[in-house]
Amino acid sequence: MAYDDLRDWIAALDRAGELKKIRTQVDPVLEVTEITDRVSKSNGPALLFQNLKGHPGHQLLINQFGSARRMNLALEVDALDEVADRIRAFMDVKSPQGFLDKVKMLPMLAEMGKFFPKTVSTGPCKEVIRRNNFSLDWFPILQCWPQDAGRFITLPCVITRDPNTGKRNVGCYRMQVYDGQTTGMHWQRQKVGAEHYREMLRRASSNFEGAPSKPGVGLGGQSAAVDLMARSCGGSVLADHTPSGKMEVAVAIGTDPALTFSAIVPAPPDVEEYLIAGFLRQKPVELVKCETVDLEVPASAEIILEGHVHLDELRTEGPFGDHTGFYSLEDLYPVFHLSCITHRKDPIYSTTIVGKPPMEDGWMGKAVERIFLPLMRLTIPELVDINLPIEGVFHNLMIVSIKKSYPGQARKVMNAVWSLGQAMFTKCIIVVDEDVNVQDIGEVTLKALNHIDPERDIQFTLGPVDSLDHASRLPNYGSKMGIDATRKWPSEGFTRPWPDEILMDEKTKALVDKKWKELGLDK
Ligand SMILES: Cc1cc2nc3c(=O)[nH]c(=O)nc-3n(C[C@H](O)[C@H](O)[C@H](O)COP(=O)(O)O)c2cc1C
Ligand SMILES: [Mn+2]
Repeated sequence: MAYDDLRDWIAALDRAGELKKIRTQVDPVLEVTEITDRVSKSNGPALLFQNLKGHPGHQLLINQFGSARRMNLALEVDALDEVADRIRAFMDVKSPQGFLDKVKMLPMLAEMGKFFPKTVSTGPCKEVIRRNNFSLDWFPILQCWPQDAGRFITLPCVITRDPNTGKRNVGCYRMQVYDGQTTGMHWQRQKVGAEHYREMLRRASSNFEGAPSKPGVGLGGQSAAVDLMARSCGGSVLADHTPSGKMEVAVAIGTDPALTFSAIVPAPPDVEEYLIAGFLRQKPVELVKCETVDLEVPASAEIILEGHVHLDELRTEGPFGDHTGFYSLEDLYPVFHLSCITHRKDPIYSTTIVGKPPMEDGWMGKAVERIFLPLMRLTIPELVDINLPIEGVFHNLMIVSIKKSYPGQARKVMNAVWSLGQAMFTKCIIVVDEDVNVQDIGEVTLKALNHIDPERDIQFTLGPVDSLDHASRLPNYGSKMGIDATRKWPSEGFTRPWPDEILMDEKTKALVDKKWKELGLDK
């Protein structure tokens, strides 16, 4: 049964022995991080802090997804492959050949009905409505690391609307608290929230004197608005003539785990995360209308922030101790102005920390890896398995095994990965043959490095890189590397003989199996 809300999920964690309640007083400034970091490194439980310095009566949940077991619990499966299997079953749908086939499809169609979000008239997130006199200072928002620019909301579900299609997006983008009513909005330029923002800018610029007659055509930089667009989320100077206007944004904090997880999933831009969450929890997400903006938010959330991002304003955001294990440096990002806060009577503040892996986000990333494999196979059918090692912090290293059938296929796969949504950020791809277990780093190291002639087998390319990359030649733009560690074929110009892998024959193995006990070699 789907978790109704964060509380239901906390109760489930508790029942499963996966939650530790902490009654000792702890400071949300740095101290929560140090405790959670130690717990993360020892594969410990989710933590519910119940006595936060400066925030009497408040509770803070952290590390809810911080182990393979909790990730499975969050998605209510025994193994993440079950989710992948459900996705595969949906993709396997063939056109019905006759009446009987159509009848057979009915249960699946009925099941699909369970996924769509449902708008309800009210919900627990409206227990307290604060249109005036509200302040973010009320919540136990963390300062995570010593050199962080301040306090950051680290696990928000940021909800925006596509001005063209009306579809809603939910993305997890951190928010630096500037004051009680203002935060940063760290949607990186390649993310869907940033695209909605750019589209609003394009529209504002089309109403602007001197703007190009066809708004938003390219980012050539003729108009000031286009210039700002190009610079937004990472530029350096504001243009002279900036378009005015505001974009509505709502933020949910403390939702059921399927929804929180769907906010980090790299879904295609046109798929609403509300639908993804419905698919994952097999029950519709219930939504309520906001008080001051035209957006719908999860009815059972702990806290909702409503407000606007102004189109003519960027502000310094960061530094922030990031999931690369280094600080992401300060940069310019849009600003979120709150117009209303609604929340439960005694809201539980849900958050996370990022830093050197392994951390909670690593487990979320591993879940994405498993769930997306069948979807990646739609465009890369030769894909056998993938591994994004946690220390590769997701964008730095992807190891893929393929069923190779034609010359040059490893390089085709690299290019396919680099063109696939957020996989565009992958700095280094290692492609191996299907006999290599990509989950075994020892085996990958042995086989991949044996199989390469580096100068011949490394492919460099240029393109967008993750905003968090601190080594690239420019912010957001740099090089990537693919290593073709597959066995080379004569048709690829390799004419030397290729040695066999050393493997004992079955007969000898069976013989030794029989004698093994007698040999007395087991301790
Ligand atoms: C804990 C955590 C924090 C994140 N913070 C940010 C962030 O500040 N900015 C950002 O662009 N992406 C951030 N991400 C990644 C996005 O949530 C992820 O790319 C997501 O797919 C974006 O959704 P979208 O495709 O709808 O834009 C974060 C992910 C996690 C797990
Ligand atoms: Mn999205």
